[in-house]
Amino acid sequence: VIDPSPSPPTFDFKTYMLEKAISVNNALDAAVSLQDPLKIQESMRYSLLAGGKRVRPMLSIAACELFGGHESTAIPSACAVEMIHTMSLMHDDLPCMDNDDLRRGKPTNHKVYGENVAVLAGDAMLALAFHLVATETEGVSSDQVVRVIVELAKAIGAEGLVAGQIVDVCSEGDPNLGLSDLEFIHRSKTAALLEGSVVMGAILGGANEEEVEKLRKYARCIGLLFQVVDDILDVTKSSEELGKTAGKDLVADKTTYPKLIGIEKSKEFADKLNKEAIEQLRGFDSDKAAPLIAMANYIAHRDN
Ligand code: GRG
Repeated sequence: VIDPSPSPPTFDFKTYMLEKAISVNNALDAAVSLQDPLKIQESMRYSLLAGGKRVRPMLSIAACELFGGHESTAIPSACAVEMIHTMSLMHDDLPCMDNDDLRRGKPTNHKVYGENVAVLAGDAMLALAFHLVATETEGVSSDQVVRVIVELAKAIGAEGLVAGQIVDVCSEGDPNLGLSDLEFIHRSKTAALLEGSVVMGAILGGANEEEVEKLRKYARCIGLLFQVVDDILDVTKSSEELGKTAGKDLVADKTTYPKLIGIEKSKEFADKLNKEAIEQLRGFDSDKAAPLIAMANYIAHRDN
């Protein structure tokens, strides 16, 4: 039987997240300086420095540190995954995709800078992410850097983020969307970049192949867990806030885990994924694994 929260009681997850977020925010601030052409740089900085939990950068850093690597080695990769996450949100918010007006509590990028600028700022951020990893990663071999770049490219392209987004967009409102389709969307749209973030950190920390695969499995579990919990919160939050009937109406058009397998089975699935994720970290130094264990528990038990 796996203890559901075996992270050492002395480990302070909140402080750890805060410290890593500060390091990442400083590095992001330095990476996108205010220079000509100002319009594009301003638009990039607007979304990049608009908050966000910095889950992906933290995962890269924690995975690197698990194998004895330094935070500074993982910082360019940590910034890169956050840049790509941010540009994917900017593009997702565009009128041709989700058409959203608000993101992270602020008007979306295209609402402030216009659609043309938001597209180009996202494109620039995608390019900058790879540039940063290739030119700023220090303290590891160039072979490791190449492997990190391959991992990142794989996570976001037509077999990763883009795959999830296109299937999601094309299946909107499809009443026949099944469990395997839903899982494909979540694995590609959400889990792929989380997986990339963790594996990139592990490679930079010096993990061997077997260790990389363990961490990959951990990341896949927390990636899917993230979405299953999101789906559960969708139901519980909307029924809490609006009363049971209105809540149901709100989520009626979206295919979710609770809709396909019910709320109880969804919770059981989430629990299974949480345990499976933590199981992958058995055998590692427990102090060094604590942030990753705490992250899995945080994703499983968050309430918003
Ligand atoms: C990457 C080349 C390239 C294109 C992008 C538009 C698109 C293709 C993909 C959209 C993917 C998308 C919107 C995924 C959702 C990911 C997700 C779980 C977002 C919420 O993440 P949090 O909770 O957000 O970490 P914060 O705001 O805290 O960063």
